[in-house]
Amino acid sequence: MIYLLIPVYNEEQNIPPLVSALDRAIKDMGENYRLIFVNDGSVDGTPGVIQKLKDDFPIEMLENSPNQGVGVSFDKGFKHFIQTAGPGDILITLEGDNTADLGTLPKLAAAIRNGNDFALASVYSKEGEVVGTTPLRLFLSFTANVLCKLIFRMPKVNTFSSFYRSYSYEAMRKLYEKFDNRPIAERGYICMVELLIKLYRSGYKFAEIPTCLNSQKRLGMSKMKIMQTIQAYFRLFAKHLL
Ligand SMILES: Nc1nc2c(ncn2[C@@H]2O[C@H](COP(=O)(O)OP(=O)(O)OP(=O)(O)O)[C@@H](O)[C@H]2O)c(=O)[nH]1
Ligand SMILES: [Mg+2]
Repeated sequence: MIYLLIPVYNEEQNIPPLVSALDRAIKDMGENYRLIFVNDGSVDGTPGVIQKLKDDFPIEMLENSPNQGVGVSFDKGFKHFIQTAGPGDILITLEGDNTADLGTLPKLAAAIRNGNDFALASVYSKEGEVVGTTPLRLFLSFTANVLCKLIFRMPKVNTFSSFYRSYSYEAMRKLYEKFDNRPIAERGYICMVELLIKLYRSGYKFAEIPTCLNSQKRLGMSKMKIMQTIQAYFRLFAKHLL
């Protein structure tokens, strides 16, 4: 079984097309799936939209209220996956703004079936690509990834911060056990970097799979809190270097 985990905040416009596209993509792979949304105190119609989609698709909705951040949402979703799934199951995480290339899904699943503990869909690896984002966002994201590579000494990783990844059930369960059920302390977007460092340093086997992120597919505004995220990166770098 493939579990999909998607944290969402105010994504009412993007969720319906994303769910239809995911359903088609996973069925084309010949797989069964469960889709877990973590609605993080959205103030638009997101919870109603998800509730309605439950009639036609295998969807569960976990909720935070009020908004608590991406880190808290991922942690809730990971714990739910560990409690509900079993050996052999695969978790794929992605964004709810419909910007991910779903053509990468079969490769993310195959990487786990071929013995990796986790896999990173990678926009900054050789054949990866970012389309339709602003030059400032691209510069910040690229720089953050290069600094992570140097500071955390992880030469084989090119993309540190993306949500788009796959994990084996066994790897996730063991990681939560190893870190006393608290591998994620960061509340914001940087939780993805924090988690990756812990997986890497625990010696887990991984693959990087090139993907294309297309921001033009998103309807509505970006939810990224740029200043908060920059501050979080500096805090993490300082903690590591000092
Ligand atoms: N649970 C939760 N999800 C959030 C929060 N903020 C954003 N998200 C979700 O996280 C995902 C990524 O947010 P985006 O706004 O696309 O951020 P980004 O991809 O870094 O920025 P863009 O390149 O501008 O798209 C989306 O699914 C959002 O709905 C939050 O506070 N809590
Ligand atoms: Mg996005």
